[in-house]
Amino acid sequence: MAFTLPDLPYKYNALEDQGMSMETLTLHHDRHHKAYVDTLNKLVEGTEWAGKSLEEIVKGNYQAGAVAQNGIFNNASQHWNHTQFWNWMKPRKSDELGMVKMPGALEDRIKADLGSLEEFYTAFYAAGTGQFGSGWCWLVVDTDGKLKVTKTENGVNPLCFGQTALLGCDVWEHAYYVDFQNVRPKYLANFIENLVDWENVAERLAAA
Ligand code: MN3
Repeated sequence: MAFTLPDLPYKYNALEDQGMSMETLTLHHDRHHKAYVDTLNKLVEGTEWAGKSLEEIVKGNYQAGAVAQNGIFNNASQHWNHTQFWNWMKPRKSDELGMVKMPGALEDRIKADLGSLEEFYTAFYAAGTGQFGSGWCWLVVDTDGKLKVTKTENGVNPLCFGQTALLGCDVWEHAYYVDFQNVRPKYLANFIENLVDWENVAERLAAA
């Protein structure tokens, strides 16, 4: 079975009031994400990876230090990353913008493992702004069961390290160039403040 591009879980203009334009979502989903899916399907055809699950392909092809040269890994991981990313954002009403209260169980775990909400936001922001070049920043459940904030290069994701991804933010320039020019810090601050679906993050924690 070939991989398919999932539809966005909302309309292309649904996040306009929250700092992510229809132009960005259209380019990001219809061009970038679609290219990862199409290229992945071409690359796995006739190989041992044909018919394997996306998770198996990501984990099976990850090799520290050598990911830049591995087309199957990069396209598979980016397909997985973007499929999650669309669901980590949620449309809000225009009078509900700004920081919102996250579900209690999630807040409690963040405070227990990372100190405070403020420390978590600061660490996530620092991971995203501090990632040199393209990549992602993450909130994960690490292999020791504790929450951790991480950053990764290119398409590398928490699956590679046996971690569970609770939240991730795409810090490739294609994610923010239209709306924030080259100012990644503004994009990240806006992502945390106005775009994240904390219910989705809490559900992933409950299932982890
Ligand atoms: Mn992207």
